[in-house]
Amino acid sequence: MNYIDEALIEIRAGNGGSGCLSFRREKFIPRGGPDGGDGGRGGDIIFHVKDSINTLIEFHHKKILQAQNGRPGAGKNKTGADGNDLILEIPLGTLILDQATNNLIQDCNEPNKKYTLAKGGEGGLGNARFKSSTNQAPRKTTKGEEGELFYIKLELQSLADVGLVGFPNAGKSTFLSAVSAARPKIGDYPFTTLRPNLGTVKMGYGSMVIADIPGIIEGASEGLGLGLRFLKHISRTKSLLFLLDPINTELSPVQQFKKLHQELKKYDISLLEKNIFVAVNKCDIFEDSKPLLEELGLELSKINIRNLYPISAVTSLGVKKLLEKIYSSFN
Ligand SMILES: Nc1nc2c(ncn2[C@@H]2O[C@H](COP(=O)(O)OP(=O)(O)OP(=O)(O)O)[C@@H](O)[C@H]2O)c(=O)[nH]1
Ligand SMILES: [Mg+2]
Repeated sequence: MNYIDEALIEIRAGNGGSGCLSFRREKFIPRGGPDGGDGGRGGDIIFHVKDSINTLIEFHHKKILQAQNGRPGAGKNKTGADGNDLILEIPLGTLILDQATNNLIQDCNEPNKKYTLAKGGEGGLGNARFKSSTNQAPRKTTKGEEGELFYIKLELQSLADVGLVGFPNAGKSTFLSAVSAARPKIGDYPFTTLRPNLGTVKMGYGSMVIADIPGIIEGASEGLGLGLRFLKHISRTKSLLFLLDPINTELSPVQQFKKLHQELKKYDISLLEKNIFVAVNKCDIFEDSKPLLEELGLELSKINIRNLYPISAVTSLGVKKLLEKIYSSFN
């Protein structure tokens, strides 16, 4: 298991160090004044968003993450050292949620940004702080504050512009590797892809990110195949690209589309509010793909879908046009 997109963790910022109780002791000065220093601050827990990471595996075994405590103050007015912050690297698109309520605490959607989630406690005050005209020898000090403690859930929802949806073997990974530098595994057997892959497609001066997720089969919403747990990775995309397989011997392209549509609807109906594009892949095998497309086009138009494209991920036939259409739908 090397792909983890959810983790439950406890984060504890460092406690502040205690203030010190101390009096100056010097020869010939019998009653030196108070000189107890303050405690240091506890370290913070900071999340650092890295787009070079794409899993939460780091958090799979470490359940309690703790920043360093501040050191206590000392005599001679020495302040204790601050505790080190604990910096945790997370992938772009991680949501930080409250474990108990599932409320969103932070959406980590900006590359390289650092988010301080739990603040370290302030250091306590040493007795030197309490000296006054009426109290020259205070014995009062305060303890350091406790660091903040949170029980949180990390959930990775990849940030992509386009999500690829299709039955196993439709050619989703072949498509991603044809249009981007991503190199997902490709195979002529179902469920070659076991984890989401992202690829960036250059479009003139801009770019768009495409997410390839494991294949979906009928009953996925009840957990069949790899289930629908990877759909969260396309829940934030602007568009969905349904990739249909004309050489699937069990289901015609129309049947594939209807079943995929059905499974997505069961998972989250709002997925279907996105811009939907449909491509029939593997058109390189046909001498003439027109009859198939006409039939499919007719069926799709009944459910108001008109964005239908014949493509081949292997020969790149029709791919450029499809990408341009998708890209121009964003603006
Ligand atoms: N002829 C032809 N074969 C293709 C095309 N695209 C993909 N294939 C083949 O279809 C098979 C499946 O391709 P994948 O890219 O692994 O399919 P997938 O949709 O990612 O499959 P899963 O990861 O299992 O869901 C491979 O043998 C590919 O070579 C195409 O445009 N034309
Ligand atoms: Mg694949």
